[in-house]
Amino acid sequence: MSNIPATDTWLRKHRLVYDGATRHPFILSIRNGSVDFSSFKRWLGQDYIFVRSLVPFVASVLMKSCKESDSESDMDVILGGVASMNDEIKWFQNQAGKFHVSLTSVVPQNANLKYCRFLESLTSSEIEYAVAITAFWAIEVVYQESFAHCLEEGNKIPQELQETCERWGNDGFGAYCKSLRDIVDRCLQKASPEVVSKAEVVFLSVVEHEVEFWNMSRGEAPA
Ligand code: HMH
Repeated sequence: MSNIPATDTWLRKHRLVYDGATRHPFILSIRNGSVDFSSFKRWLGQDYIFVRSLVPFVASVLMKSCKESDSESDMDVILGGVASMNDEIKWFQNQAGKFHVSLTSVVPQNANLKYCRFLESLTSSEIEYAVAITAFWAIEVVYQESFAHCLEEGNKIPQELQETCERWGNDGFGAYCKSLRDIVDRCLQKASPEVVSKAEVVFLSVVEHEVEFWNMSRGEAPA
């Protein structure tokens, strides 16, 4: 068994695709101020739908942690994630008002539907806790790294989007993602090679879904 944490190995091995998600042209356009507001509004509406379907997924991860985790503190970390999703849903409703996006009339696009279906497949009781928590970490860390990059020195973020960047790019969210990452590495250290490789596949799938999700901001025909 290797002492190198699984997440270190994956991030090195899959750096290109990971950077494709965290340095996506949509994110770079927010950072350099060239972002098209209609793209931003499209993203906002789609992400609201996504976050609502993230809730049952995270609930399933919480349940698995209660049954399968050997560390009681996992529950606190995941519960913190649930609490932040509660804030997030209200935040989306508030932003939608500011940007005149009608959340009730947003039609989920194909990439969103696919991502939500993928999440639903991970709620199955056959999916191991280590695999599910890997997906959760990957989902959160892509947003954290993307928006933290927007906030780095020299950004020209439009003032209207500053709050969005801070929502996921702030240090507290970074610390929460690090806690999730530590859980993943701890679980995988004890997992069978089969579970480790399933987790890696799920990690890559999440990153690929994230790229497709950002791509939606460009606009395509609804599903
Ligand atoms: C698509 N991925 C997507 N939306 C989000 N809000 C997050 C990750 C982070 O919660």
